[in-house]
Amino acid sequence: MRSKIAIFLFSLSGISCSFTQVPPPEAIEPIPSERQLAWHDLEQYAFVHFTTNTFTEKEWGYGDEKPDIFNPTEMNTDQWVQTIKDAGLKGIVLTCKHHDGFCLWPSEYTDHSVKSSQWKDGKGDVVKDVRESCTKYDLKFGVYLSPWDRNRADYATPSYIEYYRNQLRELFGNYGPVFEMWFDGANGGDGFYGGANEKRRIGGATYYDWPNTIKLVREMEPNIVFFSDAGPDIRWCGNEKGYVGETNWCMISTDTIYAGKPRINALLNQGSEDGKQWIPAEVDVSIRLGWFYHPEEDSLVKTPEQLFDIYLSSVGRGANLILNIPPDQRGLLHENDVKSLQGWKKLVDEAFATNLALGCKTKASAKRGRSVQFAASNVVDGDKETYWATDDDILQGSLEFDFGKSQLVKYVLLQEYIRLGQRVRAFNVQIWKDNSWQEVDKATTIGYKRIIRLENPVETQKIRINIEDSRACPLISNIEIY
Ligand code: FUL
Repeated sequence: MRSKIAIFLFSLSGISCSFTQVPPPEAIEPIPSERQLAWHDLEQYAFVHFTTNTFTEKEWGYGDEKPDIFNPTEMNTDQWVQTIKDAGLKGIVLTCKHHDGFCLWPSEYTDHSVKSSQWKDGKGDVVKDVRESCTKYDLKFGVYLSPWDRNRADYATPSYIEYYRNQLRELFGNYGPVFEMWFDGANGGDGFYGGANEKRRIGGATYYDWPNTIKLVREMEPNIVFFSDAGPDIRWCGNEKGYVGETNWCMISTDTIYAGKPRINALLNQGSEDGKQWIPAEVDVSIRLGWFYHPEEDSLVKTPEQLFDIYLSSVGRGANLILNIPPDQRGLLHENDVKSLQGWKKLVDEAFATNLALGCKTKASAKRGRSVQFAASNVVDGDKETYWATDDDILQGSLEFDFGKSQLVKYVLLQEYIRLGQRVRAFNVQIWKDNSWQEVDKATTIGYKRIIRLENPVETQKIRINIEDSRACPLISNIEIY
């Protein structure tokens, strides 16, 4: 508040001067944790689905697959990781075990794993190989361990929970550090279950005793983020098509999310402005139709243009993107997938090559406490810890950018200072044309990041961003214009 303004005096090279230190705005709850902030910064990473399904052409193995069918002939996790890194992705989440129960590492708690396969005469360890390649190429490593297990005879009884936790102890004890753990929502149904070949149901809300499982993992890996439909750290975006809502709040109230709730997927897709917890969305989508590799989909790999659209409707709307790229039966990422990823990276690099806003002339309608500390120039200084802010009671405001000469503009990228909460409800973009301001686009939320693609790229010397409505005084930390 202005009333808390403190005056500081100092002397520099013999010159006395005074300036006003204006207190920063108070946070508007909920706010992200440090581990969530670190996760936001990653923006995009890969999903890798690989198991016996890769050799049986299935998406969901029944659980009775013979382990010796798992036999990649040219296995090379360096090729995966190098390709993924070159595409600009920051990590890999590996299906260490999918619903079929086959383990990609030689778990001491089951024989249903790589140790019973032909691959490397049972001496191989895919999890170890991926972990080592991630270390070599400096990529984050994440774990998917399906809670549903169609192979285990004891699935749906208490002893299976101990089995699942023992496997978590193995994975986190031997293959860390792990940045993200993925719990998927598919739980219970028909399966092999050690030969029972029946349908099994579990009490979804209680069977897994998630609070204690999460506690166990956090003790081993304090900075990990957990993904599931409803968090606790990251939520599902409500579809597997590659987009989060045009309006996307990082907040949601966990007590409003439950299986079977009407329009639950729409809620997950948009979050809620009055949500009580900070649980941002992650967009999971495959580069192919399925999550696992199937040769008949070789010609159906998403094009670079499709991947670019997905990038804009996920990262460009403040969510993180987890893009699945499944290895083939050789144990390699297929040439068509590699080509698409390279093309996508090229499109991203070309689109965001020259930031016209960097260091350009900026002007704001008002700044907090009239202090340079919260000036418009903070949004173009490349420092994410500085931001433009207004006084507490000002919920609207404009930022103007003058390039000095006419430039072709296609994209506007905005970021809020989310450390103090997500605020902006509505904003628009105007260009200076024929001696007046003309609106070229409008949108709702900003959050961690928002990228506006102008439908018709425009030539202009000046751009203005108008924040039209905000939950509290707007805090903008970064604006880039391309
Ligand atoms: C879902 C699973 O059922 C799919 O097979 C896939 O793993 C996807 C990412 O999550 O819950």
